[in-house]
Amino acid sequence: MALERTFSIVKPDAVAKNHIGAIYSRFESAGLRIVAAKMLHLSQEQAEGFYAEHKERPFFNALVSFMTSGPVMVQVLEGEDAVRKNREIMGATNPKDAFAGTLRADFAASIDENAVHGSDAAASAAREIAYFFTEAELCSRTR
Ligand code: DGI
Repeated sequence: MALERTFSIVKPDAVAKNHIGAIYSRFESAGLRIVAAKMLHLSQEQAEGFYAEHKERPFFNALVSFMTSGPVMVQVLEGEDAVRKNREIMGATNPKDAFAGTLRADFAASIDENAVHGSDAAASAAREIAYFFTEAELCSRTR
């Protein structure tokens, strides 16, 4: 499996509960390296643009309102099979369906406030990374 990059968000609920470090620790324990990271308070426009594919869904306004309710951490994770591996670490979208030991089982309260985002495919990873980071902000981890 080739080296891959994926995009991740620690959402406002998990930042508010001081779980940034615990979540980063799960990434690192699984062999994913953080190659870029920053804290942001998303604007309405940033959140709407990021979730544009969900614009027609009934939960869209609630999702945008939640995602702009406080700061988030956005990061790029690199490693073997990074997209799939991160989705596995995250667990199912609805924490009620997430396996024990996943981030959403351990840190999410509900489907509306589910602690983390992670790209679902290589193509969305590339698009989402470019949405928040310039090429120059991605660090190569060579040692
Ligand atoms: O990639 P995921 O975050 O696991 O899921 P997604 O891309 O399908 O949806 C993005 C976010 O939108 C998800 O993390 C929470 C919210 N969402 C998705 N489906 C539902 C939902 N929120 C509610 N209330 N109901 C849904 O069915």
